[in-house]
Amino acid sequence: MLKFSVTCLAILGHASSLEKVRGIPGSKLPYYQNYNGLFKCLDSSKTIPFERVNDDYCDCIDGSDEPGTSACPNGTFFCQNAGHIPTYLPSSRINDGVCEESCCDGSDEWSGLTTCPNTCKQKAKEYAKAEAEKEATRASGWKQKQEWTKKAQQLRMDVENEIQRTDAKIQSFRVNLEDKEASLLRLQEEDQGQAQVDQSQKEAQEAVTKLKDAISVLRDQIEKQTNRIGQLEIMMKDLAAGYNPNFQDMAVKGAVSAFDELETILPTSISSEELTKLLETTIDLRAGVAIPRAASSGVVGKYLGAAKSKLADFGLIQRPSVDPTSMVESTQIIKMRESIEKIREEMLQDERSLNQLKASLNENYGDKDVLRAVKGICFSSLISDYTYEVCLLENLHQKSSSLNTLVGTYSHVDENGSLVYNHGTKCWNGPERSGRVDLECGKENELLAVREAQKCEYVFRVRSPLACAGSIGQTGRVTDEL
Ligand code: MAN
Repeated sequence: MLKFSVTCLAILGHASSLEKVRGIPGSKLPYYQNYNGLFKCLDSSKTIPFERVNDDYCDCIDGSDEPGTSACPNGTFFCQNAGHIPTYLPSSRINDGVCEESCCDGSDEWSGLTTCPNTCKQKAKEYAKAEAEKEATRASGWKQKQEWTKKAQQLRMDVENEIQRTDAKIQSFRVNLEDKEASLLRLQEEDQGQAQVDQSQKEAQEAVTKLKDAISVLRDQIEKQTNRIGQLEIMMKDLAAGYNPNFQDMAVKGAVSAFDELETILPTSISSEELTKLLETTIDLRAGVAIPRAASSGVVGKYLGAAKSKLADFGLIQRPSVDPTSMVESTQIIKMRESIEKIREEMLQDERSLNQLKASLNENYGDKDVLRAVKGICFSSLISDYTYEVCLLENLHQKSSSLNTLVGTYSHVDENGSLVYNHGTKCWNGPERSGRVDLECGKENELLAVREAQKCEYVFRVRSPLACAGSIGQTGRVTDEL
């Protein structure tokens, strides 16, 4: 502490008589003052006599004793460049006969062998102009970038709205589908019911026909029997009339009295006419036959149908089907089935779109989604033998008069804000082509250069508002905060 204070005092004591040592900035001047005839190398490795500073012989390991000569291979020379930007040169450039561009004050050629004019004023002017142009470019590019950012926000909102719309559409499809499936089930059950009615009617008609046939046979039998009985009655009546009770024939007497008794108890039978009339009667069973039907109508039926259909979707039960051998589907059922199929297809399509939209929301489009706004913007340049085309966020092409080769399809934006494209056309005997688009700030999109860093791996240098910063000093990378 004491040592430091003494040093400071010593420096302050000599501050008024600081002497300029060639090749060092003002900030290092205190280290190059001859306080006690000694110089301490800046890395403190050695202390040498002060007259050996800039004596064209390298004493210090860090080259600090020769800031104004080319004696130390690791030395540096400071160009003051008053009025412009100061700079350091490798000491090998001192007095090498070349006026260094960056040393506009010409101080690097102090030997007098080469005379270098001081161009710092001119350089400063040019620099200021270039800086102003750069700033104008940045500001203009930034403006465009902000417009794109605004557009990107809108596009994001559009996607969000589209997600909501599609979601709602899918929900309504679902309800509609459940309704239609329940209706289909109902129709199928009704058809099955009708088939059962038809079947029962057919069977009943057959039974009636068989009964009619039986009655008809029975009627013939009755007629025959009636004739026989008639004959017997005549015989019995004759016997009763001609019977002589004096012969005391007990068998005949018994028969005659039994016949008399029979005459009194025989009921009047159905007449043949009545029977014929009965057989002519037509029987319409249609209205009379009640076919039990499943609970397929009403609210309960609707939900039961939907539930059955869902279970069938999951393969837990068999989809209710109509035996094709026993039934031909009604037009109503066919139409319903077609309508269900159509809804299913539309719903599937919407579900796919929904997934894509959701994926798009999660995709990295750079800060504030700015890249969303430039998707599909294309520009190209003729570079060497090819016209190269960049389509932002879509693809890269290498075109000649006869070929249009896909260099790559957009994949992602990397951590440096470069756009990465891959899976291009396969190289002969090599990998698939791929490309990287490096962006630098520009007023508009412009392809400056393309180099094939490795075989079939291309680096595109693109100027674009995308890379313009909001203010000087910021990077302007699309992946950085805007
Ligand atoms: C074509 C071009 C070149 C590429 C070769 C590889 O000539 O696409 O850029 O290097 O194919 O065979």
